[in-house]
Order: sequence, then C-alpha cells, then structure tokens
Amino acid sequence: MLEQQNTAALPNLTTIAAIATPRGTGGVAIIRISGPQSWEIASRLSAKPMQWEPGRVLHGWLRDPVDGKLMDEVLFLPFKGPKSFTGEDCMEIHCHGGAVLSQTILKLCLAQGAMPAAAGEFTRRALLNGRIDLSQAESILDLIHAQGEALIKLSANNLHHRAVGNYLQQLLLEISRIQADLTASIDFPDEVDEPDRDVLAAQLRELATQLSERLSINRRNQVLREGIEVALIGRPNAGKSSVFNALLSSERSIVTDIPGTTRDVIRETLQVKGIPLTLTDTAGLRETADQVEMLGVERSWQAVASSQAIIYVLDGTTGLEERDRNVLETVKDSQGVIVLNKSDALGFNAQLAENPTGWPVISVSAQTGSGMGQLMDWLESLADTVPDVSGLDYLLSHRQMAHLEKVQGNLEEAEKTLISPVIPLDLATVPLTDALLELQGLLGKDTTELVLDSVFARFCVGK
Ligand SMILES: Nc1nc2c(ncn2[C@@H]2O[C@H](COP(=O)(O)OP(=O)(O)OP(=O)(O)O)[C@@H](O)[C@H]2O)c(=O)[nH]1
Ligand SMILES: [Mg+2]
Repeated sequence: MLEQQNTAALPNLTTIAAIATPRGTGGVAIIRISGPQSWEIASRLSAKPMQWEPGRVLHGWLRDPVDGKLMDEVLFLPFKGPKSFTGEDCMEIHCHGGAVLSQTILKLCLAQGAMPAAAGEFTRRALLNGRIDLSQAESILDLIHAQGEALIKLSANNLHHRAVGNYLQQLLLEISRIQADLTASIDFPDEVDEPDRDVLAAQLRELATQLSERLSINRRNQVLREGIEVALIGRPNAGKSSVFNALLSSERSIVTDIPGTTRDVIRETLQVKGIPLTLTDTAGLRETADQVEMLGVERSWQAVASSQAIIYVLDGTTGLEERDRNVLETVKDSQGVIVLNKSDALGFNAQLAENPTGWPVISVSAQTGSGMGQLMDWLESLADTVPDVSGLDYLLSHRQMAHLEKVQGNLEEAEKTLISPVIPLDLATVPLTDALLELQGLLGKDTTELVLDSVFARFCVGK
C-alpha cells in the first residue's frame, strides 16, 4: 500500500539568502535569509550587538565586517522557526532600495556563509517544512502573477484555508477506503468476505461525478487567470493606438499621422471589475508591399484569432469602406463593438451607413476623451459575461486539473471493472493505486523531485 512519506521531515542545514524585492531602485529593498545561521549572519553584519526577539523589528546599521565601514541604515526583522514563512529561523534586512546596494548587502550575507537561494527556494522550504501544501505554494504563485482581483481573492482564500488541499485529502481518504475494502478481501480471502461490487462501483461513480463537476466549474473560470483577450483592429490611421492609449490612460503605443505606424502587436492588461482584460493594439489592416508591415498585418490576424472580443476602430471622418465591410464580415460572429473615432474632428459623421455585425456602435474621441466612458461600460459588460465566482472558494491550476482529469479517468476505469462480474476484483485496485499516486503528487507528498522542480521553477529568486 501507499505510504505517506513526507519528503520534508529532514531539517535543512544550509542557510540561504536572496534579494526578495524586484530588481532596480525603489524605496526599500529586502534581503531575506532563511536557515539555522540567519540570525548569526545578521549579528555579524550589524554595527552594534543586537538582542534579537522573534517578530520584533530592530533599527540598526550594517557594516562590512572586513573593513568595519558602514554600509547602510537598515531594519532587521527576525523570525524564529517554525513560526516563519519557511518554518526555519529567518531574518529580513530592509535596506534602502538601491540595486547595487542590495546586491552588495547580499554578497556580505553570502560571505558570512549563506548560500544563494534558487528560484522559489523559500517557498519550497515552507512546503518541505510542512508550513504549506503544494496547492498553497501554487496559490502564492497565483497571488504574485494575478492580473485581477477575483483571482487574488480565490488564491488568498486557498492560502488561508487550504481549500484545495482539504478537498484532495478528502478524496484521497475516500479512495483509500474503497481500495482498502478491495485489498482486504483479495489479501485475506478466508477471513474477509468479498465486498459488494455494486456498492463500491456506485461510490466510485459518485466520486467521479463530483470530480467532473468540480473540473468543469474550474475550466469555465480559468478566464480569471488568463483574462479576456480583446483585439483593437481596423484600417491604418483610424486611431486604434490612440483609443488603446486612452483606455490605458498611458502613452503606451506610438501615435503618428502616418498610416502603418503600428507594426507589432502591443499587449497591455487592464483590470475591469476584478477581471483581467488584455487589450492588443495591432497593425492597421491593409494590403501592403512593405515586408515589415505585411508581417505586422499577419500578426493582427493572429491577434483576432486568439481574442474573445473585438474593438473595431473606424475613422468617423471617412466612415465605413469596402475594406472595413470585408473585415467585419469575417469577424462578426465574435463579440465586438464598433468605435467611430475622431468625434471632435471636422467632417465626423456619427451615423454608420450600414452595420454588417449587429455590434453596438460608440462614437468617441480618443483625443478629447469624449465617449470613452461608454467604451469602458462596454468593457465592463464583457467582464460581466464571466460566470459568477462568489460561490467558488478556489481556482485549480492547469497542472492540478490535468492530474485530476487522470484521477477521474482512474475512478471511471475502476468502476467499469467492478460492474463487470467476470473481471477479477484485483484489476480494480490498479487504477485506484494510480489515482492515489496522482493525489499524493498533487499534495506534494511522496513526490519525485521532478514534480517539485516543475512547480518551483516558475517562482522568482527570493520567493
Ligand atoms: N482629431 C482626432 N484625431 C485623432 C483621434 N484619434 C487619433 N487621431 C489621429 O489620427 C492619427 C492616427 O492615429 P493612430 O492612433 O496612430 O492610428 P492607428 O489606427 O493606430 O494607425 P496605425 O498604427 O497606422 O494603423 C494620428 O494623427 C492621431 O493624432 C481623435 O480622436 N481625434
Ligand atoms: Mg497604431
């Protein structure tokens, strides 16, 4: 049977250090140290003797122990294991946010015996020390990369309540119980009666159905992680980049009066009602002999193909032309809006001669901002198409879903074996063992280094 080995029980003897804040300059940088020597390293770098107390911030100065010269005015924040992020003794040094300064302080920590931390190593230690399970580590990753509030709240909920871990654990226990019923009668046929195959099959079916429902809800809600892709397309010079910039309130794309200015797809994410909307500004659609522009137009079409909604920008001073009509005919089955731009300009006509799409038409001036509120309302209506997530308490990752799909397959296979009276009972235990292994992998128990490596490689150094 499966043994629940905790890969982590061994204490880590090395002390690791890394800069936990992003590269570059800022108000404050944090150097994080974790491991048995972390307090001692800070003591050796402090200009005066310190009385460390867990959780108590101490103001002080760092000095280079080699020449005794001061390096920076800092705050020290010590944690005592197991009550720390990693579960080990930790020290945070909050220094002024200089890129070279923080690197130099990190080097001092390394010179005092700390090892440079690998990507995600702090979180990995938190997992190995039992502070969090693997699903919570993935929630931390989601919190860091989330582009919208809805995913942030779901990830924080899982981090706090271990919702995914509890569900997996529950599933693991129920499958183990069915597995135990089967193996007992197989291993000890004289003492234990063969279980009622129909009852066990019904239990497996119930588990598989619940799992399949959970997976479909999570599949539907992946939009919270991936966002809604919205492509801004139209003819050259219609004002796509100007509308894009106005929506983002930033001069992100280059705007000129030369048709064919935008050559590449430019992506930016906007948070609307807690949902990430990724806007893509594209090259104006036209036939061209210019090699670079041609490649740009190709990319515009790729952006259309991978988007869930379209903002078609028309120059309201020229109106709809044959070329617009052709493009609109090809994209009209998607969700979209026609934006008549340049409402401030002479010759602007708010009436569209015809609308081949059935999409709403909004007159705007990207230059003055007039009508942009209505366009934002349309984006909000797009965000409203995302299913209500108020009843959801976590969002599974793609990795978790892929493993759970296998578990679902295993449960269905075991059920099929059980309902066929001619198939020997022990054949049903094979897929159940596979299901249990999948679940243990998901919980980060008895997992190969490979699984852990694939999860933690996505973290940054210092996390
Ligand atoms: N009057 C007026 N001019 C505008 C408005 N929006 C854009 N323009 C002008 O229209 C020209 C083209 O604007 P862009 O935003 O670069 O147009 P585009 O569709 O991105 O063009 P390409 O990248 O070449 O496909 C520029 O000269 C802009 O200043 C507007 O609301 N009013
Ligand atoms: Mg442009």
